[in-house]
Amino acid sequence: MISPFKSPIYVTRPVFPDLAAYTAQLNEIWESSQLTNNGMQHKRLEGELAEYLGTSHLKLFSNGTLALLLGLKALELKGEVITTPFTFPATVQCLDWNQLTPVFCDIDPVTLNIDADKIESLITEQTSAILAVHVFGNPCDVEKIQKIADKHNLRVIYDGAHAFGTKINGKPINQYGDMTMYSFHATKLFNTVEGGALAFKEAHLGQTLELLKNFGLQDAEHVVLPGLNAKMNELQAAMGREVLKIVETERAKRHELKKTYEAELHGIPGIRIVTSMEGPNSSYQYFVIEVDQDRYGRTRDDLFNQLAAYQVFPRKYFYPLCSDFPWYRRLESAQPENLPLAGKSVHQVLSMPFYGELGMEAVKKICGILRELQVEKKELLNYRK
Ligand code: T4K
Repeated sequence: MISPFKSPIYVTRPVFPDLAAYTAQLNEIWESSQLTNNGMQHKRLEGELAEYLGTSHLKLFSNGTLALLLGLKALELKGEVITTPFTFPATVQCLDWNQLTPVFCDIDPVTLNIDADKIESLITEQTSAILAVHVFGNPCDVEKIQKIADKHNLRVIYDGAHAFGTKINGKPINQYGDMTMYSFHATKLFNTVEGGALAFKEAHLGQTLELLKNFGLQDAEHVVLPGLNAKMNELQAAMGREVLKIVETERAKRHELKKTYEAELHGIPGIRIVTSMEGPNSSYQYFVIEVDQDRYGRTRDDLFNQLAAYQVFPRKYFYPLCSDFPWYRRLESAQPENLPLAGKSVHQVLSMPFYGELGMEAVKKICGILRELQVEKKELLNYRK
């Protein structure tokens, strides 16, 4: 048996900048006396990120969830929004906080993104938007989604929490749809500890978003909107500015790890690699596999439990399906028979450890463990007894 790792191997580890470089930024903050409310670090990061992500309109937020929540609010959506059940709870919870009803659409079994071919049949008089997620950083079928939206006069919002730097044939992902949300949580390729951003198409929305994230304050004496506090502070922004300097190095490391995973997993029956993008088009956010019980000989949950004995702790992103949350049970679109493919994938996916510092040898060992844990056909009969 392969020996367990000496210390736990988690799904990810945050990207840390050089401490001395961050401290230098902190010194500037200390000297400025400005800790939050659109200080110098914030202004600089907003500009630097707009350039890096290839957008003319970008606003920073204290996290990705509030960015999405307020983005939906700024678009003044009403009624129903077609979305995916296969996502992190934040996506659909943002609809709840906007009094919008999710209409769940099944997913594409290869990319695990919303199945664009199934969207149109879910459109009703009440539909105001499509909220799609670039799951694991792989792009949705953006062209098809836009065609449907144009035909039915719907807004398109992308949850791009995993899609930092994702491109489609070299074109930044935020060029599609009305808005794209990014998450800068500690677990993301690019982090500001907690943080997020919205890239948006219509310039005038910038003013509304600025108000929404700062209590609706137009100036010290005029409150013009029911806003929130969703501002990124100076310490977060400074962290982001330093992480941005090393993000390409991290991507390059992950590119090598991805290649190693692919080579080492090749030929293990019942293991499908979900991550598919390469090179400059990829966000390298996650490395995800699907476990087919019939061919691998174990369920995803069994594999997950077995890996713990080796000190390997992947995550079941995303489990459970959002459509299974108790408060959606009454919805027609949330019924399992309407979401057969999402219902299948949710029991098969496993996000494997994936971060630059992990190193090639650890990836090889994890793949060796996956190979070791596969139950051969001849053993399968005993295993199932
Ligand atoms: N939409 C989508 C599609 C999303 O995936 C997310 C967030 C959002 C929207 C919302 O964006 P934010 O509001 O978060 O900006 C994590 C993250 O908290 C969450 O941001 C992320 N998606 C989700 C997929 O993963 P958990 O509960 O799985 O994280 P946690 O704390 O268990 O961390 C995972 C592993 O990472 C740990 O086992 C160890 C390691 N870790 C984590 C942290 C926080 C560290 O080594 N250091 C750390 O500081 O949710």
